[in-house]
Amino acid sequence: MNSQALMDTAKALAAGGKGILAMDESNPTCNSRFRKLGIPETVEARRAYRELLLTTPCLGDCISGVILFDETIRQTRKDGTPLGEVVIDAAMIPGIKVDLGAKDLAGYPGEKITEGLDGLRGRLAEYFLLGARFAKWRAVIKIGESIPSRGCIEANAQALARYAALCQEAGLVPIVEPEVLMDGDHTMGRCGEVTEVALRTVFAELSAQRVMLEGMVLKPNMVIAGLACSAQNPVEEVASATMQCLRRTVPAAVPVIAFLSGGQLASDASAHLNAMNEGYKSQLPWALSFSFARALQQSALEIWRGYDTQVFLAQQALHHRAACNQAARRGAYTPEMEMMGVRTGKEEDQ
Ligand code: 5MM
Repeated sequence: MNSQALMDTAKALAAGGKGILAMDESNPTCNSRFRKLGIPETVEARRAYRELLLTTPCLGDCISGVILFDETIRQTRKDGTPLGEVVIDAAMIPGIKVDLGAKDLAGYPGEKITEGLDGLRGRLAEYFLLGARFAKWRAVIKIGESIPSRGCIEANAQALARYAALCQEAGLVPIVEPEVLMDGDHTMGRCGEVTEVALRTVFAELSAQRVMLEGMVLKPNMVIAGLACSAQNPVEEVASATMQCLRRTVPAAVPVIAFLSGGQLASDASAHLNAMNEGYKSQLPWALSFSFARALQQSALEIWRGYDTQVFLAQQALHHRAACNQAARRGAYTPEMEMMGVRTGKEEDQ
């Protein structure tokens, strides 16, 4: 294991106030998003959409790394350039989703276990040769009347830790993503309790599997009320609850926490990230960044809708969201940026 290379990659993913673009939707997820907008659910449409995202002018000014899906890392731009190379040419780091999805957990009705450990060592070696330098595995934890169970949290934490150890052995930085879902009517307090237990369990398992914390990225949910909860909390309360939870559970050796957006409105995700950086950055051991999928892509997808004539506007929308979140990393995001477009602030970045 080349520890220095892993630490360098993890640091590079957080450098320049940039964040990670998650565009690793599996085919069923990507197709269902296309279906809602009347976009053909084809290999070519998925390729064209991923090309649109990756060729967005100046995306590398705000985005450090890109999480690809297996199909995408094997595809090419229209001119034949492999999409992994397009990522590198744009000064971004290619990453790859390596889990095989969340499946029903036997014996635990309503709960999921993420699969994909069998044969993972071989797949990681191939992804490294294809240019990937980091990977992602997502565990899904649902809040309900009597869930999550201890059994579900432990099984997922152990799988995350075994995946992370295999990644580091293969020279890939693992993004460890234990997602407590926003589905449901639970309160922010309940989300905080569950997230705290999940993160404690994940870090205990990471330690048991000898994962080097300096060479990983944590991708957690924010601590926030369920989408169907009638009491939604103000931005500052979400920031404060999320910080309390992470400070209690995440070791200082972890270099970067890159949040998922989880179904929040794009502007809410930016506002929450901004409030955390504005209020707490100077007191924290880790960088607070983003690894959003929907909160970066959704506006671009809605503008594109499969039309070549819309590519330029869709790319502008993606760049705008990336720049808003880059500003949020500095605590410099304001709601007015949603109306006016934003400067990248590159000249002020560290
Ligand atoms: C939680 O999902 C991840 C972050 O996305 P959001 O910012 O939209 O919450 C995302 O990377 C996710 O893991 C991928 O979209 C893959 O999802 P599927 O369900 O297709 O494996």
